[in-house]
This record gives sequence, structure tokens and C-alpha cells, in this order.
Amino acid sequence: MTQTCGEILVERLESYGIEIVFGIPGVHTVELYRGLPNTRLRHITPRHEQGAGFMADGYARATGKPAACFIISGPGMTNIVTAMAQAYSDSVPMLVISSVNNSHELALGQGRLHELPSQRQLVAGVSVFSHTVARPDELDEVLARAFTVFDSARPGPVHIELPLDVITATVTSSKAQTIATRYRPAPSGLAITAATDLLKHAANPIIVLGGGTQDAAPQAQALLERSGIRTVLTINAKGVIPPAHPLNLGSRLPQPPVLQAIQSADVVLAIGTELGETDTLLFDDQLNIEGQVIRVDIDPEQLTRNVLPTISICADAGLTLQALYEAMQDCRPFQHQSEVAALRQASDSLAPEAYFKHGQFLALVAETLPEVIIVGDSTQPVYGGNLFYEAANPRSYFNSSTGYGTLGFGLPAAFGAKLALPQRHVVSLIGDGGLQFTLSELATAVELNLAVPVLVWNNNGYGEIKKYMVDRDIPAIGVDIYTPDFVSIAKGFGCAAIKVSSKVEFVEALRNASSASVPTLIDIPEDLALAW
Ligand SMILES: Cc1ncc(C[n+]2csc(CCOP(=O)(O)OP(=O)(O)O)c2C)c(N)n1
Ligand SMILES: [Mg+2]
Repeated sequence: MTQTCGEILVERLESYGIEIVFGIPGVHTVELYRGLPNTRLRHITPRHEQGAGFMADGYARATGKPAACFIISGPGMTNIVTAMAQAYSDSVPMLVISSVNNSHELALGQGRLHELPSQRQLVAGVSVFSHTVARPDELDEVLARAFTVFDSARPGPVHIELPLDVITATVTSSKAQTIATRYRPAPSGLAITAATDLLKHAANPIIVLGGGTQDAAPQAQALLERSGIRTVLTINAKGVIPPAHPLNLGSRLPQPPVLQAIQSADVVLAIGTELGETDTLLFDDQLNIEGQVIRVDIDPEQLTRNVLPTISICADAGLTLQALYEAMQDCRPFQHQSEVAALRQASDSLAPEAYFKHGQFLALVAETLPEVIIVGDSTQPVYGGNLFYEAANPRSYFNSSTGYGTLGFGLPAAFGAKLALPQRHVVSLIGDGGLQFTLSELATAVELNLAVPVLVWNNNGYGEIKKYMVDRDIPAIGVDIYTPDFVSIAKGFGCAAIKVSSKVEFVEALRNASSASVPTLIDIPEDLALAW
């Protein structure tokens, strides 16, 4: 039997466990669609390729698993690059399959439809790897490479492009060559002994957990309980330790009392974090650690970024936490509980009031919708939430203020998370500015009947940048933008929509939204919400 390369590709994606493909078909990708009905793959059509990428990102952050995107050559690829960059900087797996012009036409600059001078070169910078399939028989090897990266290395977007003549080539069908079992790298015994020696003999150690520990919550908690060491979570590690755990300092890293505790600790154990400025939230300051630093990361390059380690361990976070737990068996536990309570209180008393209120606003959302996943953009309550909101579970608080920091993420990424976990409450939290970047994806969510409350934090403009300009005596140009009537717009898309003016109204709207059959846009005037 013969099949086209495109037909074989979708079969292979199914055998690797891909469930959803986000794509806008074009004449250069239609061959990927021929075989789709023969698979269990679900195809979702966003309204823009950036929406496809953000949805795939939200799906992956909620589950840890990649989704695929089918993207046309040229404009489709330039449209998805921003979403790939956001996923790249936050280590989110994503499989981007694109077409490219015929092999014999590449790099000739003949003005072919959708032609870029070098598509692969453009995309490679935001991909773990980017590969042009020269012949159909390369497909199995390159797919195996992609899924091994997703499972065994620091994840990120992988780009595989197929020239038109390769997608359409007919080949003899063959059994899928997939890798059945992939194991993650464990730490060496020597490294664990050295790290445990440092920890056991420390006077005032501290642990920093990053996004790389999201799937290692039980191991992280076990180590905390055995060692009694105070622990800070980065934004992407929220929920790894339960909020009320007596050793959990939450995500208060940049608050002076906690920052001081990290900088003056004699041993810092940092796991699965880049310690970059959007993790530490120290934009104008350096993290100057006086003590010895043990860093654990699955990516050797991450082990030395921003802070040089005394001991570096290149291994999986969960396996390393487990090994440390076992090696700390006979340790005398530290007694950091009362200090943690004091540090939390001292940090909170120093917080700007608005930030603290933002944290409370998010706590109200979580109280109303149990086990909620809050998917944020880059807007005021997200910044406060980054510091003061405490998620009950991992993979349930993420936003685009970390890493690449693009606007427009928070709407489609919430839809991607809801598609992945339809039984969970998923909320989008986005500013009036950010919303206008990807507003059209409301149509996708209406089509899919996604019951996602879309919380629009409305301050009629680019509030954060206006503040930044005013603080620096720069005239506030370009930041007070015309605000459309979001309620009418959302209704036009087929969403439910309401502008709320009180806390009671908001809570009621949120409850109703979570059981609706379409998204509900909830317009929240900032000045009113801050007074709730
Ligand atoms: C793609 C992109 N363009 C511009 C920016 C710069 N920027 C960061 S925050 C912000 C303001 C966003 O306004 P809004 O979404 O309404 O949030 P607010 O700060 O008003 O709560 C801007 C323009 C960005 N981060 N990303
Ligand atoms: Mg705004």
C-alpha cells in the first residue's frame, strides 16, 4: 500500500500520543489533512497562527504534553514565531509542523507564493531544533528526535518543515518506528554525596524551586519535610508545595526580607530554574548570593546562567529531589518553620497595597472556582498575583509576564488549557491592551463551546507602561488608547458578556461563566475592583 508523506506523518503523530493539532490550512499544507480522518487527532482551527501557538502552549503548560501545530510556509510561520519564542523561553514543549516551498525552489528568491529567504533560519532561533525533511524516509528519525527532546531534555518548540514535493511524495507504507520507552537522566551518586554534604553541614540553607520541578511535587515535598529547609517558589513553580505548608515562602523572592534570606544563606539549592530576571523579579538588581550554590537542571547550559554554582548537577529535577531525599535520611532537620512565618509576614507588610489587593483578587477567583487554572497575560493583577497568589496545585498558574513577556497570550492559552482539561475551571486574566492582540480567538472558543471566563482588567490603556513613563518623567505618549466596548464586541462574537461593578456581581458572573456553553467576557473596571 502507498501513502503520501503527509498521511504517514499524521499517523506517526497519533502513535506518539498527540491529541490535538492547531492549524489554519493553506494550499501548502492541505496534504497534511488527507489522512487526518483516519486518526484520532482532533483538529482545531484558530483565527491566527499566533493563536495556534498560544493555544498549543496553554495545552502544554496545563498537561506537560505537547500539542502539534500545522502551519503554512511564510506568513503562517512568521505569525507563529512570537508564540514559539514565548514557549522557548519558558521551556514549554510544542511541535510545529510546517510546509516550505518545493525543494528545488528553495533559496532561489523567485517570488514563489509564501516564500521566505530562509524559513528554517528564521525559526531555528526559537526552536530546540528546526529540521527540513529532505526525503520522506527521514521522517521517523526526526520525529523520534523531537519526542526524545520533549521527554528527556529541557523541552521547547521543535520545528519540522516539509517541502511541498516531500509532503506530497508517495511512499510505501511502513510500520511506525517510534521509541516506546524513554528514561530521564538521573544524577550521579558523587554529585548527590557532594550536595548532601553541603546541605547537612549548612547553618542556614534555603531551597529555590523553579518551573522545572512542576512534575516533581511529591519528591519536592518529601525533601522539604525530611530536611526542614525553607523554600521559595518561582512563578512557574507555584503549587509545587501547598500554600499552607509551614516551610513554604511562596513566590516572595524579590521582597526584601526573603531576598535577604537567599543572599545571606550559606547554601542555596536551586532546582529547575534559570534564575533569570522574570523568575527573580529583580529587574533593577542582581541576585548576589554570598553562600555556596547547588544547581540542578536537565539542561547543562542552564546550570551556569545568571548565578555560578559550586556544585552543578545535570539531571531530572524529580529524580534528583528523590536522590537527595534518600541521602538526607539521617540528617538532623532544620527548624525553619517559625522563621518562614516571620519572613512571610515581614514581606507582606512591605508590599505595595495594589499588589497585595491583586493577590486577594486572584484568591477570590480561586475561592469561587475550586482547583482553578489561572492563565494570565501581562497585566496589573498578574504582577501582584506573581508575588502573592498561592496556587493549590502545580500547572495551575501561568502567564506571559515570565520569559519572553508578550501580550496577547492570556486569551488563547486559556482556551488551549481548557481544551486539554475540560473538567477543570480555567480562567483567562488579561488587560484591555493585551486582549486586543488576540481578540479574534473568541470566535474559536465560541465555536468550541469553551466555558472560559475571560476576566478583562480594564484601565483603558497600557497601564504598566504609562506608570513606567510617568515614574521616569517621560511624557505618557502612546499609552492612553481608545477602549472599545468589549461587552458589545464579545456579544457580537457569540460570547456571553457583562461589565461588573461590585464584588458580589463579579462573583456571581464568575460562577455563571464557569457553567456556560460559551466564553463569558467579564469587563472589570480597575478603579472599582481595587476598592472591593
Ligand atoms: C507584543 C508586546 N508589545 C508590547 C509590549 C509592552 N507592554 C508591556 S505591558 C504593556 C501594557 C499592556 O496593557 P494592558 O494589557 O491593558 O495591561 P495593564 O498594564 O494596563 O494592566 C505593554 C504595551 C509587550 N509586552 N508585548
Ligand atoms: Mg490596561
